[in-house]
Amino acid sequence: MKSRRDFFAFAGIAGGALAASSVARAALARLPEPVIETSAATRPPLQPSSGRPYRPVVTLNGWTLPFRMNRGVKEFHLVAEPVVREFAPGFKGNLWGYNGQSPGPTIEVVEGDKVRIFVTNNLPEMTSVHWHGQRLPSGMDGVTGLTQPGIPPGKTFVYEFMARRPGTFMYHPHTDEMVQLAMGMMGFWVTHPKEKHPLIDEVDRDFCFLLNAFDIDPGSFTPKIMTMLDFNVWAWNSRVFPAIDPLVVRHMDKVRIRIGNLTMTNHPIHLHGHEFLVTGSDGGPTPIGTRAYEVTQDIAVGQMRQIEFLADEEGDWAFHCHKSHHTMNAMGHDVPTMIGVDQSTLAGKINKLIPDYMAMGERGMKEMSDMEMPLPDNTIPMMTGFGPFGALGMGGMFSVVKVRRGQKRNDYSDPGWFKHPPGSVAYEYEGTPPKPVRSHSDH
Ligand SMILES: [Cu+2]
Repeated sequence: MKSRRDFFAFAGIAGGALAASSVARAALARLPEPVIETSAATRPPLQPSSGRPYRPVVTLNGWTLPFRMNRGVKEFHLVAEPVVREFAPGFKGNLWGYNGQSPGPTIEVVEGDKVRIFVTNNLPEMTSVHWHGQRLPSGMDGVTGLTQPGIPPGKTFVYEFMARRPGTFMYHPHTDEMVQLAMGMMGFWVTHPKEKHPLIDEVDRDFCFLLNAFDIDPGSFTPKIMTMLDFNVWAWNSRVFPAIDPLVVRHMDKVRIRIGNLTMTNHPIHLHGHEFLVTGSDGGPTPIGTRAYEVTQDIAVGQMRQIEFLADEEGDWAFHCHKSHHTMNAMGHDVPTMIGVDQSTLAGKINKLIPDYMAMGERGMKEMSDMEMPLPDNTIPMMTGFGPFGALGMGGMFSVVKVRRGQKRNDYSDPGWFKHPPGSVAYEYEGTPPKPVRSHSDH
């Protein structure tokens, strides 16, 4: 993370845009220095520097935007700009985001805080920021054409409101949103309760991330913005497994995970090994009487959900979208089903025409996760990720919740793979299987 000390110099070169901005001269003098993030690593939680204390969230493969206190107002500076996001090592995307990354930084405040957010637009077209789920004056709602003029390129607008409701929110443009969301403009927002809240429990770990999807052809860098449903990069916070960090927790920690969906379809998010309660949404904390234990929670488009569980089972627990295509990486969709087709002689014949041809899919497609296939530059294998027992055969919207006894409080470092106690791993039966008994042997 670094401060953009050369920001004003840059803005000057870019046509003195700020000098002519809509921000009054006095306000401009108070503009907080924008902070940018240059890496896609998960940053440690940002402890509040002033104001009321809270337990900060951990943004998966993301970070929290520092604020500045100015006469009782928390001030943030968001810069909308083109960014290069690393989806995984070897695979980058030319996206639009905020302060060096897509998604933008998480904004964290406390219920009752007065906030002032400066939004500088360094995109080639106008933008705005809508504060999804917030109670605020209509004119601060960020809908271009309805509640404000768009922020023109090079200009800075100021949003001011009080964070009235505690909960799980997000921000995104309401300007040319088909393009700007497809390009990755979104960020998380968490408002912590100002005091002990009857519906909001204190937790030991509080994670958050956004679900997102892109259509980036293998070998290219820029998302196809016209795609409506046929996406090929299914991501959490614009990372794809195995490049999504694990969610590391200490055994017996109370864990909260907040998830928001800004894709074009729903995602049933599934946790192994534990049951969770859905304790809130972007509508606020859910009433206790409506809470039921689940292991999968569907999150529809434009929805947010927060789930909570006691991490009382040690192990490496898969955590993923249950739509199987969403645990795959970049691929074309026009692959024929070849299960049961003997391709042994076919490959030889086709090889005479196409030297690199590779027969695949005859016994299912799992074998592809073990194959070293030639890939175009800037993409990742369709199925990747290796565990202690070999290829995982999953990518995309997948991670691992690692529950460990030895983990220290507030330590998020990766403990490595789980060491299963002897005799607790599925094992091979070595006898001779008996002949099947047919229930209708006379038919
Ligand atoms: Cu999904």
